Amino acid sequence: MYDQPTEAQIESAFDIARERYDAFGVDVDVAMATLRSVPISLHCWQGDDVAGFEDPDRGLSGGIMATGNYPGKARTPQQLRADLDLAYDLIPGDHRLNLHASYLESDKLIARNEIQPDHFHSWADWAKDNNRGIDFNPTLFSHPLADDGFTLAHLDEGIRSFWIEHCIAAREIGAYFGRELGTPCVTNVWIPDGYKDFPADRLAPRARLKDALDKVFEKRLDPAHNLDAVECKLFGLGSESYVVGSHEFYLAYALANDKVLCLDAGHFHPTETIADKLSAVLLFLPEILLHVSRGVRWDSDHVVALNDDLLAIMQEIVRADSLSRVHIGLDFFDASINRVAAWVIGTRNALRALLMALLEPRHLLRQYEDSGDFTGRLALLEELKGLPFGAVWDYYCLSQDVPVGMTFMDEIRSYEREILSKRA
Ligand code: RNT
Ligand code: ZN
Repeated sequence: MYDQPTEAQIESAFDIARERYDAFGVDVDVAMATLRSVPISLHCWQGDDVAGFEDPDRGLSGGIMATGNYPGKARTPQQLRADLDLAYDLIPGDHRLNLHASYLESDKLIARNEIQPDHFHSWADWAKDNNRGIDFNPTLFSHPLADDGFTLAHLDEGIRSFWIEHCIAAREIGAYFGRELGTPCVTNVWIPDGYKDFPADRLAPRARLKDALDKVFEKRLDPAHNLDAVECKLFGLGSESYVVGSHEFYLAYALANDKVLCLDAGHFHPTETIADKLSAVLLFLPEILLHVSRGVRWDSDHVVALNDDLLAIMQEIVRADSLSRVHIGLDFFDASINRVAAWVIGTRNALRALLMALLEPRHLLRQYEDSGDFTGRLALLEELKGLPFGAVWDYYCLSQDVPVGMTFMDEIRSYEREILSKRA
């Protein structure tokens, strides 16, 4: 096992860290206060391998996949909320929930184009009790009418209309959450549409998608309640050769129609990172949504690790002074480890990377850069990696009354013993 640090140890390490950062002109208190103000949107779907509650017999489709069979996944909304409650308790700060339409609650099967705010009122009540915002997503996969791989871009007008209606209903539910919770809901449209093999016509499906989206977004909703986002993708399982909603498609669509652009870290070529895209896109779009994820060799949606890619994303947001314009959501699903731990590890990593970014002496780095001293810039960037950021993080966790270091695993292990291991 490991020895837990005492409060006195955490505090004295923090005092030393504060001086080290101070020497670079970085105010650790400002960094921590900023970190405290940033909500991360936790995705409900890590808790049950993207199954949802619509119909337990429906498998996951749409070219995404959760692998693993770790025991204890949530099978009811009550279980999922209890698991989420524990996760939020182990993460410093106040965070949001990112909910999919397939997580509705009803005693009978509701057609996707007939979902109503009422099917989500337990989620709204729970969020209200916990002072959480909710973000939302229409679910255009795991459904018989999506089984051939096409939804909003479907050749069949009836099927297209069905999905258009679903998206319209989802936006209304987003607005309902926004109104009820007093914070705008980002409703993100992602569709799986695409071809496994060489298409003969890349244009027509995109024209159909454009037209369908125009219909979905026809009604203006108050941005204080609902913000519309669109998510691009490069390929999926079974849509390797062509994805209708590509990056260029949605970038253009978002620009032309004033939508929030969603960038998922796993939705580009393996060596292409979304960090470099932020400053470019933020010059032309008021707001963006991130799906922070980790692809290993493909868009595998691994739990977010504290790696260079993650740090680069957070650095870009902070350096571009755009925390208020970037909605940070998570998107990973690992069924091979404890699912609550997956949320906690991934979210704490996102926050740790954000804190590292906030602790950068940006003025100094820029000074070196602007004076052409690229040697100094590199030396400082490398030096920063050795500063005692961990001591600031530990102190921040202590001050926010959440477990410091590995101690968060103690609570997860006892929850697993008492609750998760007893689930059928
Ligand atoms: C799929 C997209 C999408 C989904 C969720 C479940 O590749 O990343 O965001 O992961 O809607
Ligand atoms: Zn995503």
